[in-house]
Amino acid sequence: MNPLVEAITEMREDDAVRLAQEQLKSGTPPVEILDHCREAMSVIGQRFEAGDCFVPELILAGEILRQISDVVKPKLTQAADVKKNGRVVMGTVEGDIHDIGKDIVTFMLDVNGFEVKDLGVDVPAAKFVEAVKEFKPQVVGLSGFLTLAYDPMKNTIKAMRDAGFTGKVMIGGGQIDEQIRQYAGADGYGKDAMAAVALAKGWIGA
Ligand code: B12
Repeated sequence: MNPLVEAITEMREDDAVRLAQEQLKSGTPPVEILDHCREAMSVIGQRFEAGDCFVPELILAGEILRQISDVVKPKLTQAADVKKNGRVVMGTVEGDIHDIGKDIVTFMLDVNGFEVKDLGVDVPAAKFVEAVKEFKPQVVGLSGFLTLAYDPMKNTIKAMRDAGFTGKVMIGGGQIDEQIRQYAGADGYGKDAMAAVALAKGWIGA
């Protein structure tokens, strides 16, 4: 197991952040470090599911990941082109407060040339409707990590369509897959932040 994955899964907060810093310094690509984080989170998620760890551990793991993202993000920015060539509204749907994955997507879109309005977490459909009217994005990205997020995604997409939004909608997050994309009526599903960037680029032609 990669030492960073091991440090995160063993909840060694300081070690994990230090290892991420060291890996970056020794030339590990930032995206690879984020991949290690995802691997660790999936191990922790499985333990949670099996009853081997509990919500406080999830909170701590979330905190460790946030600190590592803060270390990695400046490196991603340096590598990217800053020209803005499209607008995207992002948010985690109503009832769901997971934001680590959404923040990574927001960040990757940003550094890949999109102007992103991030509405935060637990965002009601009405707030998305308001945002598409004001910000006029070409793409809306809905994030959700809970099974309970499927219906809010579907309702949000319907509300935006009813309000006349004709742009594209992409969805993603832990439990989301192609089947949920069809259920929710979204135009695209992305398994990670790079997939979100590829979808937006494909649609906007950026
Ligand atoms: C950390 C965590 C938390 C933290 C969240 C902290 C935070 N600030 O986000 C806290 C402790 C708050 C939390 C709370 C809960 N959690 Co939680 N949590 C997790 C955990 C361990 C990791 C999630 C994460 O951040 N992963 C890291 C990111 C980087 O993951 P990622 O998937 O690779 O992200 C990529 C993609 O998802 C994609 N993506 C994300 N959004 C979007 C959007 C678009 C448009 C696109 C294209 C792509 C995309 O791009 C991301 C970056 O590459 C998961 C387990 C897991 N395996 O996911 C459980 C998990 C999601 N949680 C779960 C549960 C049950 C809960 C609670 C209900 C627990 C409780 N009893 O209170 C609450 C729910 C609170 C709420 N109302 O939302 C379950 C959900 C099960 C289900 N089927 O619904 C999981 C799966 C754990 C499990 N195995 O049981 N949790």
